[in-house]
Amino acid sequence: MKEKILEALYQKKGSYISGEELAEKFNVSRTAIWKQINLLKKSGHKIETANKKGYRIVANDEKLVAVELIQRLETKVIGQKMICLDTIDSTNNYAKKIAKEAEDGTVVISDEQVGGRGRLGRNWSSPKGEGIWMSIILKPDIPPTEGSKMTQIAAAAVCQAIRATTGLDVLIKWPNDIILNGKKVCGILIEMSGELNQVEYIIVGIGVNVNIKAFPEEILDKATSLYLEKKQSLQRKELILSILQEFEKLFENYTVGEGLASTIEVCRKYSAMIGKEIRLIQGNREESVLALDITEEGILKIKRENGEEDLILSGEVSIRGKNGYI
Ligand code: BTX
Repeated sequence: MKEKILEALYQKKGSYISGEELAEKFNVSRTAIWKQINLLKKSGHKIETANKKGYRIVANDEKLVAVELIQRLETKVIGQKMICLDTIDSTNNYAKKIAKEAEDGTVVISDEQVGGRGRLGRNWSSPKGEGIWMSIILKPDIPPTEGSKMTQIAAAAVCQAIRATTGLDVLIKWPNDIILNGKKVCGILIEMSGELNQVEYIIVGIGVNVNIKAFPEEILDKATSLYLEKKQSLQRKELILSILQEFEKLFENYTVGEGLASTIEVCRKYSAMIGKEIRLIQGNREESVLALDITEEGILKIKRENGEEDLILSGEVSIRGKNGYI
């Protein structure tokens, strides 16, 4: 019932709704409503109470609320079902647990992750209230071999959304990072379940460092946040909406229309690597190569020192800049 009351308050868009109206609507006593309102306040919602007028929701930039985000979201599928959590080990883990029953496009967001994951079992630092830690559940009708393309779609969507909402010149470090002034500001983790010919579900995990003010020692040299570069706090809500809207556009183009063309256009335009010398790291082998292009299929084309050209699949290698992270 708490969630239903919250929804009713948000539907009023900041106007008052009386305890009596709420009690009638949900067929409970006014005291029961009052109790639920107190619980909502305890969990961080700002609700004003006025004599004879009732209750109204007060705008709260910090608290991520599914009903509010959905009201403002301009998408058809992506995020139309949304779950906002206070804390969780990893939104990708949570998404995996609910994926079978969840509707296509369901989004899971958490204010904090205590076991945030990167690729290959690495950690992803996800402090409370300072980032966007979210996962999108997709159920597309595609074979698993197409899965890695979701990384490119997500990277292009996040890159465009950050540019549009902050004006910051973020770039894409193929295949799964968004970087700002040479440091990582966002990471993407795609996980998949399916059979040989058919995907059951794909989880698109996106972590954006929004208002992080300080990073742990071990990632200081390679991590940054929008706050640290812009020198001002930013609203997570605007950016979440923009990422989901951009993602839906590019994903729809991919599934119903032109394939990856519009995604690859963005990945090329904002590539941090094309035309640069980079280091390819595979296990303990490391080699210096020239990044030539990203193909129509989202694969990295490189030129080795001996002049040979080659295609690199994501997941095979780590990439670093010649003299640093990128
Ligand atoms: P990755 O394997 O490319 O990057 C992980 C590496 O990045 C870590 O080993 C560490 O060096 C560094 N790192 C850790 N935390 C941060 C951070 N906050 N900012 C910058 N660098 C960091 C990247 O994997 C994929 C990350 C996906 C995160 C999302 S959040 C929502 C979803 N849930 C979940 O558990 N993961 C995804």
